[in-house]
Amino acid sequence: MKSNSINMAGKEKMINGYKHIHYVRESLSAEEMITRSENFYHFLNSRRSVRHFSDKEVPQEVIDTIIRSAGTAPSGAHKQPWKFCAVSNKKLKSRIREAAEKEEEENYSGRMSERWLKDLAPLGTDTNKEFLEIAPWLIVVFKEVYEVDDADKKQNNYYVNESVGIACGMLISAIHNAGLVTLTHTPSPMNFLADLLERPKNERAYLLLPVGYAAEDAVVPAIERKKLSEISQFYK
Ligand code: IYR
Repeated sequence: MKSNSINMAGKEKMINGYKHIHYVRESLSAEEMITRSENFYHFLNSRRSVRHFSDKEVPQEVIDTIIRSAGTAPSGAHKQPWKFCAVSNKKLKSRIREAAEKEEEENYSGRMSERWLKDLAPLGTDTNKEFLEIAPWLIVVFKEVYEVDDADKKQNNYYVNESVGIACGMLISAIHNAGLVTLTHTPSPMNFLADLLERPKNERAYLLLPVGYAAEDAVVPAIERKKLSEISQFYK
């Protein structure tokens, strides 16, 4: 078949010699779009970064599905340059906590500027990362900076940070949807994660997310999100 030929009977089409299938999306009335977009906003707006976790177990099936959701993210050239490592092993969680706290002690006692420490004060963070042991799961997200081609040559992936960042946003939303909480933890530097989890050379740690139920006495900072007028500019 010639490339770019259309076969509407089967709703399939070839582009550059590659098969494309018909995409159907239900279209909504303006009223329904308004209601649904408002509901989704209220749902996302009820999410908070939580630092106080319960140790109550979360079934692996939930984690599997949350990771599947993150894996639906768009990515540069559809390379899907991510790996989600889910850790429930207690010894491994303790080792991760120990290594993260070691880095944070240096961060808080010199590596971070005065301004940075002042900016963090309202969030109540410190070097204690007990959530890394208490939360039943840690999802450590790695980015795949390159792939190895058939000739054993390293080939860089495309827009890796953007792709993995989007996938993490979707992961966080999926966690929230499951009634669980998380926190975007970025111990810095975080090379220790690739070592502890024995990741291959093409992977770099990107983000660490403890996942679980919020502790019954969990608190979050009384801070506000920017208003629509502060985060947007319309050109009509
Ligand atoms: N990584 C440190 C410090 C920290 C930095 C930022 I930017 C935050 O938004 C929160 C914390 C820590 O995890 O405590």
